[in-house]
Amino acid sequence: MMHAALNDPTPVVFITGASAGFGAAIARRFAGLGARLVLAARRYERLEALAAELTGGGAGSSPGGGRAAAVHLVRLDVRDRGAVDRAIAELPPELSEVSVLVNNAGGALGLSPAQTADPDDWEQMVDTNIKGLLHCTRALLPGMVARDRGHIINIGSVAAETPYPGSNVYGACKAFVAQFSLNLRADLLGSRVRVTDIEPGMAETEFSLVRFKGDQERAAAVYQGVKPLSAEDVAEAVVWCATLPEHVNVNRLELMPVMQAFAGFAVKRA
Ligand code: NDP
Ligand code: 8X3
Repeated sequence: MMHAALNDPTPVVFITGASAGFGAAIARRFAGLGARLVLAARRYERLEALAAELTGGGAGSSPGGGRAAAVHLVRLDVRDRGAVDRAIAELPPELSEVSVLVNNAGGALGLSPAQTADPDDWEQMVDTNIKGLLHCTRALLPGMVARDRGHIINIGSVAAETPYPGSNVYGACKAFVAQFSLNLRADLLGSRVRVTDIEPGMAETEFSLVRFKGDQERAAAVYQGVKPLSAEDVAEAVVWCATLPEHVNVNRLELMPVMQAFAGFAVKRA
């Protein structure tokens, strides 16, 4: 029904970080199109609530009106390569041929300048935003290439392209995601596997609550007086890229709220 591009009426969509924010919205959007879903995150009870909603057991309804054709949940920390490999090896047979991988799990920790930032935060950001994405990609890519069909959709950030104070390692992780996405395209030339890097700007999710380690007031202040992107806006962009005709590859898609732009060069004068 949905996926002329992938020649599959019920594609299998594997979404990391599906327990909140963009990941949950992306799951709802694909469910509305009747996809089969593999939803991964550490907070399993959140995945269970989402699955109940998407299969008709809960109160919510999926945008598009449909229901997921199947939902499989994985309690997964993407930083753990062995766990990622096991989760993928143990997918139920009917969900083992993944058509779309959405590498969404990630986030920022802290906003301190490099000279005072917590090295543990740096390590966790590298492990999640870079290494987690690599683990999932490397585990699912061979099957996509063998079937000559698939789409890797990476969630990057405007922080990959635009530096700002306190973005140091987070922005650098997302710059890795941008370049890795392009390099994948180079490796995959000759196959029909697509790769897209989606780069959202300010979006209201749990992102700032996580960045500021549970400080609700500081997180809320980020969005005060602004209409930020919503998780649904980003999900819309993901689904658009995934449902284009199969000869079309969106390499990179940057989106921002209208109320966000660029500050130009900062100059410290004596
Ligand atoms: P949320 O904090 O709302 O969601 C983050 C998701 O990532 C959660 O589902 C969380 O699940 C999951 N996650 C985090 N660490 C791990 C891990 N080690 N293993 C598995 N899952 C993990 O933030 P967003 O939805 O906003 O963020 C999603 C992506 O979008 C991130 O990559 C972020 O960097 C990026 N982004 C966000 C923007 C924004 O302004 N909101 C803008 C641009 C990009 P759990 O904790 O249950 O494991
Ligand atoms: C999240 C957007 O601007 O906070 O990637 O870095 S920003």
